[in-house]
Amino acid sequence: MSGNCNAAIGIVGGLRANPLGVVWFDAHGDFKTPETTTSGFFDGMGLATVAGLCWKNLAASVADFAPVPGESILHVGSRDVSEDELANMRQVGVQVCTASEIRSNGVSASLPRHVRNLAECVADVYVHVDLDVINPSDVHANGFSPPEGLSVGTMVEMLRVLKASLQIAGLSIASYDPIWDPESRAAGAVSRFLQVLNER
Ligand SMILES: [Mn+2]
Repeated sequence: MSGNCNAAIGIVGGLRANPLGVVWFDAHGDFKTPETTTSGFFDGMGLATVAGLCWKNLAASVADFAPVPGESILHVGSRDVSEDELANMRQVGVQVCTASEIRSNGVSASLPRHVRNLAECVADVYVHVDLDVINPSDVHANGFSPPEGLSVGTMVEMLRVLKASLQIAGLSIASYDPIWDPESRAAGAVSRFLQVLNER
């Protein structure tokens, strides 16, 4: 569990699976770079750093970190992503399955084809869940979560799809700011995610 998304750098290094894929659930692209960001917000560059696009020397200072190639990355649940992020994702081959695609077509008609593509590149994946991928009316994870996110039930369904085709080497729950969640709804959601990992 971590308060932000950049803990992913250490987790990718720590897992040391080779090759390692990444499935990144997030309302945001997290694919800004120092060249494209207008805010300078470090947390908006987490996945771009994992992919080796930026902060290369800083990331290399994290034990055992190696960048994950774009084609081994699947981004899921975006609903606040900029054109420059999408362009960079496209350029390095990151697959994108947006929140609106999932909300309109359902999990079974949207996610599995991306997961199949990913499973052609890698067997082991690190699953990163920025809790703001969830609809804030279900779980309000932090101060940046836009409306029209995914339900907790949809997340459970998606984790089952991943587990059916890939080995989940690690799971992180990120970007939780408890001040936004006075009823502690995140705890119930996260325990449902962990149950999926324990299912046979
Ligand atoms: Mn994030």
